[in-house]
Amino acid sequence: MAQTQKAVGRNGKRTNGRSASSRPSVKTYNNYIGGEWVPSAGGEIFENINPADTRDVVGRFALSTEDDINRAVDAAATAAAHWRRTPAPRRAEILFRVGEILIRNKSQYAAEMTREMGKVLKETGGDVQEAIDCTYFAAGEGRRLHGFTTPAEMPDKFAMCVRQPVGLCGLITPWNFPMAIPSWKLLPALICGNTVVIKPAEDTPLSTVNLVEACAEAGVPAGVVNLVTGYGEAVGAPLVKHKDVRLISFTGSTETGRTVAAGCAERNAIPALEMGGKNVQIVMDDADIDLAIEGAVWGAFGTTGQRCTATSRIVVHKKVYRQFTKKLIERAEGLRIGNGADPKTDVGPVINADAVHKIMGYIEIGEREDGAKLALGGKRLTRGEHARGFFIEPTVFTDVAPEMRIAQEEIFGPVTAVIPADSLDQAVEIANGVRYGLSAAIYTRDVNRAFHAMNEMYTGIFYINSATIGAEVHLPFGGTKATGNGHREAGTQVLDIFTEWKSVYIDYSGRLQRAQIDQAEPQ
Ligand code: UN1
Repeated sequence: MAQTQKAVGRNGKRTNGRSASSRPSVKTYNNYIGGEWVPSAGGEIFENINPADTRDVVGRFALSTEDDINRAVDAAATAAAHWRRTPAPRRAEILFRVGEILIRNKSQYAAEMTREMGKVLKETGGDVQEAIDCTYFAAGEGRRLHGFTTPAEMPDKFAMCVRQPVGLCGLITPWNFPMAIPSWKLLPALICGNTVVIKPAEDTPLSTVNLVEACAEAGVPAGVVNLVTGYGEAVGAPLVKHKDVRLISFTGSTETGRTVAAGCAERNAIPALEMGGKNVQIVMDDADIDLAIEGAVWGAFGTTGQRCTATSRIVVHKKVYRQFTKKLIERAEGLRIGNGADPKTDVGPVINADAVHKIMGYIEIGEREDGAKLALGGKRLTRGEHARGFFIEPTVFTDVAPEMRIAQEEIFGPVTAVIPADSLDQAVEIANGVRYGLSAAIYTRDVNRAFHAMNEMYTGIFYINSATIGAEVHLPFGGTKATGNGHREAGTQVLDIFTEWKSVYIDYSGRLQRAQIDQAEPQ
């Protein structure tokens, strides 16, 4: 997905303390370092703008630099020993309180998230709910965090494996799930006994401020969670480079993720990366077409197509191709585009001016492709209620060939490409024929086809008769190929990101016993 690498704000310019002082009613939010809310070392700020109405300034946030990162890392390092030694069930009690605070404030957080991110209220409520789910799930692990025991080779010897926290974690999070994704990283990191510095996307810092405030109110000790707001190159880069940061958990574009991985490689830190997608819904000739349409519309245009898991390709069996595309267009045509705060809105704005530029660029590319048809949408809306925001029509290309750029590259907007296929095998080949491997879905009533596709698709997530979006927090989330680097967030698998294994041997024989490798007779 695309974010965090911009050099300028969404209104095309950086803002500082001087320009913002002309709007005294706008609230200022600080960094959270060592248990204190503090301005950036340089005292500068940037503005968080509502993507549905750029006149609306959501808040002013600390425009931070390496100095702030250094302070935050120092605070996290200072807090580490105490937190690591706090028994996990005690850590869990604090996290359960975080969950209660999130529940209490859910509607406020959702409204603020819609204002800073744009997606409709139902979805921002869902985003906060995902953070709540994640909090309870992570807190539950406080009474498990299972290791294992196993037989040793020798008598009177015991062997076991325990988890230990990796140490100080840097979390770099995206704007499309401004509370859920930070929660996926933060809560598991905490339950495992790590301390963290979190850098939220510059487009949506408020939702992460809210999450961190909930942690502070719940009693997470000073220095355990630190928040530094600002831009990728000024704040994210020094976090990645800092010698004391053992692990960077990053969600964002594949390009930025590669830079993060390279930065980690320089100093042997651990990168856990969740990056781009080009997710696909396959529709077979025996599918329940109306159900498949519902799935496609939700998958492609929910969150204005700005989910990593969004349905940006639909591969449809030729026998139902005409019927499917006709119904898809009819259904998508009826979607109402507008401010996400309006309950009548189905599709909110995209995140910022750069996103408009990128998405409109892909629509132009699609229009130039030989054979592809722009069957619906394709325009930026600039009049009336849409005049002040970043609104793009839900857009459907049909008769798309698998090798076209709109069928290969991540667009991260309300654009989907419908591709015809002759058979299940061809559909699977097309579906797998991209550089990414996050989410895929198949609509079919044939259990044999469903299982065959499940087995053949090389993705991290697979759905049968359900859209490509909507993963639940207790199952691992992540992808293959250019989507990830082998880690999985969520599920108990996330514990393998935020802990390292320690193998422990206990010899209670009272004598030196050599392992089998050390007692072999010479040949
Ligand atoms: C993302 O798109 O970055 O699976 C995360 C889903 C959500 C999370 C998406 N639970 O659609």
